[in-house]
Amino acid sequence: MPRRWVAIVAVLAAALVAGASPAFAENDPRPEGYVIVQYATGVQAQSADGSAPTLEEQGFRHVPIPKGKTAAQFIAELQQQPNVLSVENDAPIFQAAEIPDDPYYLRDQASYLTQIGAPAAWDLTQGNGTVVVAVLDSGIDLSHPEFRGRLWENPADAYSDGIDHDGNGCINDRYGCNFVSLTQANGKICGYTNSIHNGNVMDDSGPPHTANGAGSHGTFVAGIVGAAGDNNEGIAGVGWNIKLMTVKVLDCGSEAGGLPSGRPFEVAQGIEYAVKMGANIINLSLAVRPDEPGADSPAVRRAIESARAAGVLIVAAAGNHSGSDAVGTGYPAAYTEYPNVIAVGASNNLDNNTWAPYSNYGPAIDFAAPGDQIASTIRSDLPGIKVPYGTASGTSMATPLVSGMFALMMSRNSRLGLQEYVDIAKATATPAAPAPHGQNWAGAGIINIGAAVQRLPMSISGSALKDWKDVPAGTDVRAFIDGNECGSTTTTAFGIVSRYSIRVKSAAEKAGCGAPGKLVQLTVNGQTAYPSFTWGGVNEDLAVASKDVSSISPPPGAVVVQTLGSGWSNIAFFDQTTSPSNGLSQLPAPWSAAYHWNPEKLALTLGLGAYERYIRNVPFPVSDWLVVKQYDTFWVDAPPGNLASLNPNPAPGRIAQFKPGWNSFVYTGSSKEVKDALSSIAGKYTEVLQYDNATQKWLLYIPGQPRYLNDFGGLFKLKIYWIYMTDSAAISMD
Ligand SMILES: [Ca+2]
Ligand SMILES: [Ca+2]
Ligand SMILES: [Ca+2]
Repeated sequence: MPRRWVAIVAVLAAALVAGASPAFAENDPRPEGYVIVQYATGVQAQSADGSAPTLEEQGFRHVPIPKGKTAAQFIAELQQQPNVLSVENDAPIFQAAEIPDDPYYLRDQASYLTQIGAPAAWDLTQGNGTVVVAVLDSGIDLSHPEFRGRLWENPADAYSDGIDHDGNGCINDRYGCNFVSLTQANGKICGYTNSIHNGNVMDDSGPPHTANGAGSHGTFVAGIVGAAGDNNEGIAGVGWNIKLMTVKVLDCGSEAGGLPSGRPFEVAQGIEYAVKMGANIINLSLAVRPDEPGADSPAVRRAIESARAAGVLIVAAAGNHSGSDAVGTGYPAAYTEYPNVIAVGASNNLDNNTWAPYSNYGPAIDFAAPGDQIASTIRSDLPGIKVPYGTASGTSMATPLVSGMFALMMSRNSRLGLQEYVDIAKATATPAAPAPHGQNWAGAGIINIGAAVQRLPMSISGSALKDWKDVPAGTDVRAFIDGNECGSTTTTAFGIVSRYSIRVKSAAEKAGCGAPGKLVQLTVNGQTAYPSFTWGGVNEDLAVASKDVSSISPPPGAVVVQTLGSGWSNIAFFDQTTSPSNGLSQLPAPWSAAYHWNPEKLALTLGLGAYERYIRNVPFPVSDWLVVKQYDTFWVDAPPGNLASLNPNPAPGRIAQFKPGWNSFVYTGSSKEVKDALSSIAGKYTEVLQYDNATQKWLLYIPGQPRYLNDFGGLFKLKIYWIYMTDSAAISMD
C-alpha cells in the first residue's frame, strides 16, 4: 500500500473527530460518512485494449462508516484486510463554486456575452441536439420553460416503476441519475432517506433549507450552458439547442452556508455515468479546496481517465477560495496531467475582464470566462419567486460559459479530436491582463466563443479512389477553395481499403479558405476528385464522414483508340451503318472472322441469345451478320495493335436496350460509378463484365458486393460492357 495514504488518513481522522456531532450519532441509523475502499479485483486501471474498466470493476466501493466507529478506526480495520488495496475517508467537500447574489434579477446578458463573442458564434451555430452536456450539480428544474425539449432523456428507462430497465445501475433514470449518498446531515436538512441511485434529479438546492437565499445552483448552471435562446423567454444559454444531461452529485445545501455540496465518490460516479450514457462534455461547477486533505481522490482520477478514454471533456471550476490562504486551484480542476480536464477561472466582466478576486489561480488554469453578475435560470418552484431568473457570480458561472463554448464548437464540427477543440479555443482566446498576485489565473485567456467557432475546420473523410478503385496508401489528397490550397493529407490503408481524412482550414485560420457556401474541391494524386463539397452554412455540421471521392480518367478526345490483343479482341464499331465487309476493312490484317452477339437470336442449345458471324470474304449464308451498326460490338481475331476511330461524339439521351440474359453494349454516358450509371435498372442486373483485350482477361463487377471484390468500379465513356439482365430494360445515357 502506498505510504502516502496512511498519512492522509491520519490527518483526516483528526479533522473528522473534531467535527463529529455525537448527540445525534447514537441512535441515528443514517451514516455520518463514508469511506472509499478499493478491493483487489485483478482489474488493471487501463486494460490492454485501451478501454477503461468501471469504478466497480476496479474494486471501488462506497462503504458507510459503521455506528460507534470513527472513520480512523474503520479505516485502520479495513487496512488490515488483505484484499483491500486502498481506503480513504470520503470526506473532502465539493462545494458549488457560486457566490450568491441575492436578490435575483433578470439583467442584461449582452455585455458579457458580447465580450466573449457569443453573438458571432450564433451566426454560425446555435448548437444542435446531438451534443450532450452533463451538468453534474444539484439537479435541474426539469419543468423550467427554458429547458423544454433540451433535456437529455434515456428512453430505455423512462418509467417510474422502481425497476432499472436498462441495467445501468440507476433506477428510472429518464433525465439522469442522482448519486447523492444519505448522511445524517443531508437526511436532516434535505430530507433524504436513502442512497439508492435513481432518477430523482430535480434541483432541490436553496430555500427553504438555506438562510442566505442561495439556491438553484444546478438549474442556474444548466441555464448558462443551454437555456433556450431566441424563444422570447427569459435568458439565452450559450448553446440554444443542445441537450442537458442531469446528474445530481450535490445535495440541497446541507453544509454550512447552504451551498450544495457533495463528496468525491459521488462526483466520480457521476462522471462515470455521464461518460457511459454518452455525454460529450461534463460541467463541474464545483471544487474541493486545494488545501483540504484528500482533495486528490483516486476514484475521481479513475473516472477522469475513463472520460479521457471515451473522448469526453471535463470542464471544471477553479473554485472561489482565493480569498483565503489556500492559493492554488481547486480539485478536480487542479489536475494538470489529464488533457481532458479544463480548468476555468473567473474574470470580472464588470471591470475589463481582469482577475475576479474570488477566483482561484495556479498553473492548472486553462481559460478564464466572465463570472460576475451572470444571468440565468432559477428554480420556478421556489417560494416567492416572480420570474424564475436571477444573477449570480463565481467560477460556477464562468465554467458553464466554457462548457457552452465547447458545445457550440462540437455542434459546428462534430468530429474533431478533443485536443483540437482545446487547441482552437486556446488559439482564439483573448489574452488576459496580469493579476496583482502575478500568477496564472486565466490560462490562454478570456474565451472568445465566436472566434473559436469561426476558426473550426471542415473535416471530410472516406475512401480516396481513382476510377472508383482504392488508391495505394500514401497517395496525396489535397483540398482547394477558390484555387487556394486549404488542406492536405495522405491516404492510409485499412486492409485493402484506402482511407483519407482531411482537415480543411477555415478562412479564420488561413485567408482565402473556408467560409459558408464556399466550394471545397479535393484532388487525389493531383487529379480533380468527385464529388466536391460545400462549406456548411448556419447550423450545418462541418464534419462530413464516409464520403468516398474519386478522380476519374478523362474521356477520349477526338480519336478513340482501342487495343487489340494477341487472341480474340472485343471491339466497338464507331462509324456509320454499313456492311461488315466494308466496315471491318480497317482492322489490321490478317483476321479470319468476326462474331457479333445478338441477345434475341435463338440458339439451338442455350435459349435466347447467340452470335451472328461474319467469315471474312465469305457471303451469306455462311456469314449471317449482314449489317454492322454504329456502337455494335464484336469479337475479331485480328493481330495485336491499336485501332483508331474518330470520336462519334454520342448525343446525350442515347438509349441502350437490354434483353433478359447477356447483352453487350457501348456505354456513351459520362463516366460514372457503376451503381450510378445503372441506377435506373437497379435490381434487374446481376453482373457486369468487361474484357481486357491486352491481357485476355474478363473483369467482373457484381452489384452490391464490396468495392475491393470488384475488378472495376465505373462505366467509362465509349467502353464496351457485358451485362446480365434478369428482365428487359433500357438505360438512357447522358
Ligand atoms: Ca437505469
Ligand atoms: Ca430564453
Ligand atoms: Ca487542464
